[in-house]
Amino acid sequence: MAKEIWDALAMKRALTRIAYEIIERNKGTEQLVLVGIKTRGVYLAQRIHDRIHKLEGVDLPLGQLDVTLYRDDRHSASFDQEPSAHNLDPGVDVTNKNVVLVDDVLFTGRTIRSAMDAVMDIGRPSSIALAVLIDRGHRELPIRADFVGKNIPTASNEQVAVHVEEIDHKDSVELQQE
Ligand code: 3GP
Ligand code: 5GP
Ligand code: MG
Repeated sequence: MAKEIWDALAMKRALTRIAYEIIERNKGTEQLVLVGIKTRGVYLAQRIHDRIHKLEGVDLPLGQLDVTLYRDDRHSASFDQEPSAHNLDPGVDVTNKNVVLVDDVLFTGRTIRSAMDAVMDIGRPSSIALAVLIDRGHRELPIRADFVGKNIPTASNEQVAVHVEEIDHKDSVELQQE
């Protein structure tokens, strides 16, 4: 059973609001760097990037991060592999930058913890902030988002399906019961 929480228009509005909030909180775009967390966070970061470009006329550095191998709860399939060279797009300098991590869903916080580790291994940012489309609760670490599209309190047997046009051929957010 799936319940639609957001259609394409609502998702678009939330991303526009987040883009405005990032600029406002940062007092402009100085030293800003956007880093999308694979997979869907990358497309959301790209959209925030494009909105900021439209609003401010600046082309912010945009990186993508694959944190699968940094997670503390990786499963057997990837367990033998050591974390590879940090998978942040080459050429993205994070030292003395205000890095904004972008992900689709914030749940336990473990993905974000690994993303912060990965970023700090590459350089020393002035700050790291977090933007997520959906915060579904159930945190297991002291991590919170600075920019939130929507808080959706979930039961543990529920999943939030985030669809993006680029992969899923539609933009929507649904709450699904397992
Ligand atoms: P996404 O990041 O592209 O959205 O984590 C891999 C994929 O599995 C994610 O893809 C996410 O959509 C989906 N997923 C759904 N529920 C969970 C969950 O509880 N934990 C994790 N790690 N991934 C989930
Ligand atoms: P965390 O590490 O905070 O537990 O989970 C965050 C990551 O897991 C996100 O990158 C997200 O892709 C995925 N995730 C966790 N729960 C959900 C969910 O309900 N729906 C979706 N789409 N992704 C989830
Ligand atoms: Mg994700």
